[in-house]
Amino acid sequence: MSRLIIVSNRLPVSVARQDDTLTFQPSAGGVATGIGSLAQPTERLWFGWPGIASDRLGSTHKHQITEGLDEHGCKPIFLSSAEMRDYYFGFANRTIWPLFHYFTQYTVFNETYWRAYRNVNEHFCRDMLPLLKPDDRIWVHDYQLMLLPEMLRAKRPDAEIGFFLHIPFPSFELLRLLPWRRELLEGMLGADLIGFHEYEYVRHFLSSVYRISDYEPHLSQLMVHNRLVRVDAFPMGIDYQRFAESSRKPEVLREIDKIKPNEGRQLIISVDRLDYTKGILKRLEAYDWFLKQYPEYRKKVSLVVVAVPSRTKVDVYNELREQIEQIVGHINGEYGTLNWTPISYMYRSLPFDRLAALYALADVALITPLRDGMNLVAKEYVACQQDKEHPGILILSEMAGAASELAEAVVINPHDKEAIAAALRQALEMPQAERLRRNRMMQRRLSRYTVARWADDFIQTLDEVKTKQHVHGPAPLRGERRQKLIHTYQAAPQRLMFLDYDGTLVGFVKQPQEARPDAELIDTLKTLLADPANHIVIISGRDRETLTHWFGDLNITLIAEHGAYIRDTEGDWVAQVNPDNEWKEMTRPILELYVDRTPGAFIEEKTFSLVWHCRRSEPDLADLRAQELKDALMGMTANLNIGVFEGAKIVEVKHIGVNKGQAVLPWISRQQWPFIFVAGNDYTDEDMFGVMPENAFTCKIGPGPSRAHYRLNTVSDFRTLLAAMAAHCPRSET
Ligand code: GDG
Repeated sequence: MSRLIIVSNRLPVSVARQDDTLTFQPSAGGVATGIGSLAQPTERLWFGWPGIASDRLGSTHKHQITEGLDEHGCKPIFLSSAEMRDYYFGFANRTIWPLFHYFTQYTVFNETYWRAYRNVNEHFCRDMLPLLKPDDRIWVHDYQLMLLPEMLRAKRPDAEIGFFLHIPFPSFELLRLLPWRRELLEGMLGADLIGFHEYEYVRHFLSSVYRISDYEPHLSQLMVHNRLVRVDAFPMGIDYQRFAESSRKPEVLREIDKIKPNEGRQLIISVDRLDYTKGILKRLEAYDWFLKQYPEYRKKVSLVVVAVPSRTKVDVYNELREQIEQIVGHINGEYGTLNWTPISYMYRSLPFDRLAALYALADVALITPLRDGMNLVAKEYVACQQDKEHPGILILSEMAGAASELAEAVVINPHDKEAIAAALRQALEMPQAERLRRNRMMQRRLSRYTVARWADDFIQTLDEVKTKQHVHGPAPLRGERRQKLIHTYQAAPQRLMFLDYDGTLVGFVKQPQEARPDAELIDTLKTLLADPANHIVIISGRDRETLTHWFGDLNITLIAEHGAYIRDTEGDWVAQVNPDNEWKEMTRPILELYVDRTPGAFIEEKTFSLVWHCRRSEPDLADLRAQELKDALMGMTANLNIGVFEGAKIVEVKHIGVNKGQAVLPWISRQQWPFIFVAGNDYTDEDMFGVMPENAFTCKIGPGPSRAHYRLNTVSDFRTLLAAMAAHCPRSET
């Protein structure tokens, strides 16, 4: 049975120390409950911070904590106060949290925080590795550990890793502000499945990946090196039964008796962590407005505000607390009487039974976050409206992830105090039949997609992605396959190699002319060429001048413009087809029109082709224009001897008789080669892969479907392989 490894910043067990005694208190958070009731019983292990800074613990205490947590299936990651200060209170809560909730004014960009964040993610990775088994499933949680999936992947390439983000994923316009945006995306993409609460966040994530990283998503999937990665929405649910049945518990009934308001007075509740994202200030302003606009409700309603202390080491949280307390004081002072207090305010966490009693009693829950990944309080409140003839009404912000599932709530814009005041009135006056209808619909949904279903759904999808990866595309060229290649290479008396240039021997750059070969590459090629058994062909879409300039001094065969021209080791360039380029003058104006309409686009002219490049353009616009251009060209070229091809960020119009497959045919039909190696990265190389004999080692560099047998993830992996081949060559005398 494979184990489930959960990783989160905090463990689901709090460790407390009084004098010299340690106590372990399991906390029934949502995730722990979900995992606890997975359909498939699974052995689980949970990694996280135990809640006490390591510099405040001696080795005996650490040992005791490790042993005590072991009984709860937990492994502590000991973090010092300095690590917590810079990683948790710093980067996680002063950078990611505000930015991802659209509070740019609170976002701090600090290199020290970033370094600490990276180091702590590495710390988690380091501590986990020795305890991992090959068939473990790993599920990493939340914004504190966004780099961890990639770090684990680097050490365990075949691991099954899922990542779930509990907070919103912001739009690209927000994410792009972050100097470390690429690193965060790459970190998450180390996972096989990336989950969010809402489809909106999936969309934002994919759009950022498309714009910031080099991967191109198709629907909700993308290839990261040779790995299929899926991105999807899994709206987290609650332990529905626990809340629905809570008001029958004697402890909860006792609480209800204690806090029941006076006869006839309606109760409104507001429950959140004290956080600026929750919109508590705006909510209080709206309540003030409500009492002002509708004086008939004074003394008829009471608002209970529960603000749970949170992140008190971050300044803005303390400032917010002061502001909240001021406005509570103002409202109570303004409207309160000797026997009516408009707001009962509590700055503390309530025990579960009291919270459940409040949920059950309240006529209205006023939940108005300015941004919220999901908001479980809203769901818990609805679940608690059971066995009531007159169930309570949820007023919910449209900015909470939960709003898309709880459409029968009274949904408001949290910045609109008039709308909130009107919603309060609507909720307080809502007829019984309407209340029952709304609640039943929401309860039915919540009771189906519970937190257990959520966890199950995520894990099952993760398994599916993993299965799909194994039947997807060329096999990774590593381990035994790589050894076989090197062995065949060594043993062969004659070797033929076709090497594409851009994206294969060198990486992509924004300006094509900047991709000249570096000294290391030239050196490797020289070493390979010094072995008389090697026949090397560089086959590229580049023009003759560029290839001559870069490789003219080497004893190498060059093929330019996808096979239009060939230059043998000694000799001149020979054209392979008759140039008949009248079509260029017909198509050029269209290409030019699409350059003018697409900022960043440009045309490259080759002897047998015209290429429209859009690598530097805004990606959505580039995609749209590429399609339009292709359609326009197709109509025009239907009766000519030319074809229109779409590649990676290009549209190419070219002579039909010219392709890399045609170009390499003479070599492979002339003689039998004991070793053939072909490497390329894009659609033009597929023509070569397609004509190769079965014994050839065909290798695709980078992601995407291919006819090649093998795959290497990056240019750098490919260059390492070439260097390994070169290591078996006699050095040139020069
Ligand atoms: C993050 C995301 C996302 C609250 N007061 C008391 C108390 N609570 C419990 C509630 C609820 C939980 O805390 C709060 O969860 P939320 O979802 O409302 O909000 P965050 O803490 O911000 O959680 C959020 C969530 O992660 C899950 O993915 O929904 O968007 O920000 O379960 O019951 N519990 C007790 N006393 C209290 O006074 N015992």
